[in-house]
Amino acid sequence: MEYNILKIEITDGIALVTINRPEALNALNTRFFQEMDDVVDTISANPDVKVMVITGSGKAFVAGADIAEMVNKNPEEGTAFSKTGQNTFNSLGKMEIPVIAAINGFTLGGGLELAMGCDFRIASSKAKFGQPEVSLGLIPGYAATQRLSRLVGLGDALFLLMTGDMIGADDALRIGLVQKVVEPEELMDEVNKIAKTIASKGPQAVRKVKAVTSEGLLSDFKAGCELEAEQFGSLFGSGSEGEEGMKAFLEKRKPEWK
Ligand code: CO8
Repeated sequence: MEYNILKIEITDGIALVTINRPEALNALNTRFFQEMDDVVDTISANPDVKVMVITGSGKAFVAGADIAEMVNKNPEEGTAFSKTGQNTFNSLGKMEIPVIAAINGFTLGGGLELAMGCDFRIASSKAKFGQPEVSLGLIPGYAATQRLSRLVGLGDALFLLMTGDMIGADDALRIGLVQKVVEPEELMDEVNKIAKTIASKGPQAVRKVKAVTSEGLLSDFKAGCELEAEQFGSLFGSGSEGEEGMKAFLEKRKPEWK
């Protein structure tokens, strides 16, 4: 597929996906979702890619769903547009590899929902976050009502969802919405460093951490522990990744992952 909005660069096993529609602050339209679905399929099929990073060009990560595209929708079309976005953002969680949001600026509405669909978030100190849907007489449609409270707790989630207020990067860090804040000019270097660290670890182990942790959130504690034990065991045995990692430690050498 030819991309008009997304730009993909793959370097040393790290796929950088840049949302490149700065004239509309990277607002999410139908074309974006088509391209993002294609990126998820393409990157998932590329065994060389170990980590995916999503960022925005210009002064926004993403300033929300495209209001100009949404304004004339009827209820059925609104629901369909919501489900399209939910499916795309859910598919980031279903990717086996980690997906990091490198948050460079405004991250509002559907933009924050995209960031929350990533596995974790690193932000520029200039970034601003919010769920301003109520200001438009709307509620979020790409799962913020579900993800935000799971990430930051009910009180902070309802505060953001009910006031529509924007918060800065330090407040986002304080409530656990982002994991790290750095100076704007350091953002991509820092995210690259983190991505490289992850890419240097046991690839199967990293994928299983993502799968078991995510699955655990959707199941009860006991079922989650069962799954963990099963997947823990799957990393043992002759020729396994765990065997190589543990032997390398004992032999004081770097592991050689397959
Ligand atoms: N949609 C469409 N265009 C946008 C959007 C958007 N979300 N945000 C900004 N733009 C456009 C502006 O209209 C403007 O275009 P133009 O130059 O043609 O007038 C251009 O981007 C630059 O924006 P501004 O001039 O407004 O830039 P400022 O720096 O003055 O302000 C703000 C930046 C504060 C980010 C401001 O642009 C703003 O408030 N944007 C809207 C933020 C918002 O309300 N986002 C939530 C949208 S709703 C949503 O995301 C719901 C998701 C769930 C959908 C479910 C499907 C049904």
